[in-house]
Amino acid sequence: MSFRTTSAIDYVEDVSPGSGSLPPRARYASSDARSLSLNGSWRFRLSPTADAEDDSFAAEGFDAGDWAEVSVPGHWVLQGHGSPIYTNHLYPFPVDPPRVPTGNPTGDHRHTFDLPSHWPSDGGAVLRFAGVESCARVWLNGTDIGEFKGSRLPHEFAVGHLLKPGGNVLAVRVHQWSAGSYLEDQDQWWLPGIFRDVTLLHRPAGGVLDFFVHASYDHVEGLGTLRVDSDVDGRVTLPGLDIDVATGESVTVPVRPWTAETPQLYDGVLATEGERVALRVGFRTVALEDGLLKVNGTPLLFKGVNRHEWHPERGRALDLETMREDVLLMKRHNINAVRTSHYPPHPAFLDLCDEYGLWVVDECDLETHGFTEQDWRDNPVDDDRWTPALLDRAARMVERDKNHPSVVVWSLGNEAGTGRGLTAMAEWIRGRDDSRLIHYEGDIDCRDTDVYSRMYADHAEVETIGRGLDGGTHKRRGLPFILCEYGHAMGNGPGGIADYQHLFESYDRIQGGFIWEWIDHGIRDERYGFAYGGDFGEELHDGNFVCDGLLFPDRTPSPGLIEYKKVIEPVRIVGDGADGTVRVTNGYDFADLSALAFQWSYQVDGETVEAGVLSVPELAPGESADVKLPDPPTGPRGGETQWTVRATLAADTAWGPKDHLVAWAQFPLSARPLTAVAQSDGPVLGEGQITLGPAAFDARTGALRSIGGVDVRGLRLDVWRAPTDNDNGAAWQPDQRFGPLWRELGLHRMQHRLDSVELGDDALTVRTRVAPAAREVALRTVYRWTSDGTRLRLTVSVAPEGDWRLPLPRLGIRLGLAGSVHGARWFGGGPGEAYPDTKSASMVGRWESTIDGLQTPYVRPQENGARADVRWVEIGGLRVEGEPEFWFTARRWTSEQLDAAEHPTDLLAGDTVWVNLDHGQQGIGSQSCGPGALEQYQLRPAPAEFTFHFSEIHG
Ligand code: IPT
Repeated sequence: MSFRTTSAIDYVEDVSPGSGSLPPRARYASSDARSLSLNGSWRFRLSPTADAEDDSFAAEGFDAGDWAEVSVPGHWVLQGHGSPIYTNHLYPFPVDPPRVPTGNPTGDHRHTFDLPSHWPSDGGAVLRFAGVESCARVWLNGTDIGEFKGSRLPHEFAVGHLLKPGGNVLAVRVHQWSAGSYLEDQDQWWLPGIFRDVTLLHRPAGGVLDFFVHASYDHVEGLGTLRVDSDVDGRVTLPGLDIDVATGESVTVPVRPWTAETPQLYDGVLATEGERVALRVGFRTVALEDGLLKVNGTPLLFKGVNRHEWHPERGRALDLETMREDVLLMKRHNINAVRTSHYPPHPAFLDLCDEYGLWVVDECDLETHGFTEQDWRDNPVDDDRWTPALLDRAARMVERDKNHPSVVVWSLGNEAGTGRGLTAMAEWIRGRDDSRLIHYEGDIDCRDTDVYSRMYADHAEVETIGRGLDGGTHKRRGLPFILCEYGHAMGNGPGGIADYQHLFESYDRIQGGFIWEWIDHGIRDERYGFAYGGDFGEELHDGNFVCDGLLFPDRTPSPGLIEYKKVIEPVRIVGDGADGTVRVTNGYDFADLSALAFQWSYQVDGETVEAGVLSVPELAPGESADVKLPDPPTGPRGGETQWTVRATLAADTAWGPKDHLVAWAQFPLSARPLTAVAQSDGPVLGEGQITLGPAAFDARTGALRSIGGVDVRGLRLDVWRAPTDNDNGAAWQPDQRFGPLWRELGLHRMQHRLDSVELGDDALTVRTRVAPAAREVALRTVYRWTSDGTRLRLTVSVAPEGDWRLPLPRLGIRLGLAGSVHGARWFGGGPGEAYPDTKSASMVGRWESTIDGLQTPYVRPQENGARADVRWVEIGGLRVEGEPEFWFTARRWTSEQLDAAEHPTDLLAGDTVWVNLDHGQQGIGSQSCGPGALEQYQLRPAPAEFTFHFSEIHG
């Protein structure tokens, strides 16, 4: 006997996409038909289950005066009702498709509106929901008009017959969990709510229904062909091209093509009897040809990012300005492509991609990743009952977005295993739109797709694929390759992307990749700064795996983005300082270099002494030219000299101001003269202390106490760093994960045994053995101090003992400076942080920063802030010169405190600034999801010797 009586909520667990809505159609940015935004403050009531309340709230007379209010668009869990949940791929509920838990937070929304004056009385009206997570039932003026699933897709309802001039009551019941949740297991916060616009559209009689703009480009003839198919007949005009044709009719004229580099759009109008809709037409042809993805006859190289929609306060409810900021930041960082991971974005984002120029892989709202936990058993994409829902999703994406020139690839979804449903989607899409390629990474044999795509493949495998030695099916062997995800930007990193880019540029078959991912999904939070998984007490969560972007949550570029910008710069400048020439190569696929201006500058000891214009011919894509630098300026010599060449925007563009830096390179000319320090003074033993030139040491321990008037504490060898997310690695990584292994070995608790303090004629020598308890491995460390009377020189010699199997996190010295240390000046790499495999963007010059400014605020604290190739640094009244160049780090807390912190708010400044002067650093890699640091960036224990000269800065 069954007691399940509430059939009124059966739709929640129904595999079907919904009922009552209109067929999907093209979205357009503007029309002369009236519309009314229903965004704003809505009445809101949260219930713990789907059926806790009946539907009486939908009635016109219902009084919701005592309900709370929420902003629409928005997520109620970010507005004080319930909390967000973060899981990567685990479903936060028992897996029993299509059933969902009884505990199903349900938000009843109620909004009353009047029609504006002069709202036309003829025709009909459509109510459009651009995005609701995850399932909604809708009533207008008490009439149930339908229900839908498909969170990041539009749903429209015909409502003209229900409207009245004033006091319309729109009631929307939104369930957090539904059958649709099984299809939406993307790695992100679960955020229920009406999170995209709600709009009422007048539909005039004879108005536009669906239309498809076909605008191709013949790159041989330079001709564009336009045909607009429209459900309702009308005329198409593009004044800029003198086009005036009927819908369904083709016209071919000379045009300038659309590319992401040259986003030429032609404004036009589609006019039917009852409506005029704005068109923005870009002519371009996407093709799979010679095993390559080509646009307008030219193979593309994607320099891409995966973009989730994110705002630290509003979640996935993005406003136009935030979207524009994303696009401008991408363009300014040389990014040319976006994968809309893992769902179609707010439609206005695609308008911006058309306008500013970005290649788009538009991905469907589909992921069933959690089924991997049960070897993909019961996966909805391989179960015919779900196929209508999958086809509905495919159609809603394609129909909505098909008129965007920026969209060059359709992606079926992400991490959904394999199955007949995916094949059905691909077949449907191909039938509807054969003018773009189809992508799905999970289709390893490329049965349904046009691109061989992988995620996180390591460098060696990418090279194998580039060489065509990867085997695979016959079909796959004939396809281009992309990395739809690589360079996992979690915490400090990603490392090794320059090495990937080198491979991408070496093999035609490899058409680039998309960094995972664009922005950290941290939630602004009073307690923590930015919250991540677990901070809301979730019973299952994946911690800070949700913070793995090139932007911090507030959209400040992280060092990873600065690095990526340099790695993918569209102009290659390779020079030889000695022979005075530079080879400039145009790395664009379509544009010449006319938008850029080139400058040279000449530095002595990091300071620019002369600069001028470098004239570079307007090279066509792929072309190179050798350009002569001027004769090096004459004048006093003796310092280290180098050239810097920059390519900047020659004039303001739509996305960046004149002088914006696009690409650069540096070439050394004469090397740094090494400092000779005569060893004139010898150590002198006094009352409890040893003096040597300006320095004083503890007589018993040989520990440095001061240099002139500067107190120094705790100077000693240091090998520890607060493991980065990439050091720690993801649990499923097959390779060695050094973070946990370092800790197991005890590198965070090294003991320093003092073996001797020796006073020689010209040197103080302190011998130690540095080793962790319980282990036989050690670093024999000798500190040899000498002085010329004013300067103090330290040479550290390190000899590993025992069977070392791991690289060291770092190798150098650390020391504490007491008192008020405000900042540092240095000559070396900057302005930002760099590590062995993240230092492409480190520019050699003179830099300065506050101590706070030296910190990189990773959402989960970890090693950060090293400056590379430092010749000298001035900090806290000391000047330190290194031989050879060194890595410099300074912070107001120790590495141990940094290691222990969970959020930046755990880091409290003490009275000491801790300075690390490193001879070596372990590379960063990308092992939080991907390969670790390449062997050449690993810091393998080996005998080492390095020197620092200290002097007090006076004045
Ligand atoms: C890959 C997912 O596609 C992506 O959504 C994200 O979760 C990323 O990993 C890691 O941040 S899946 C990968 C674990 C094989």
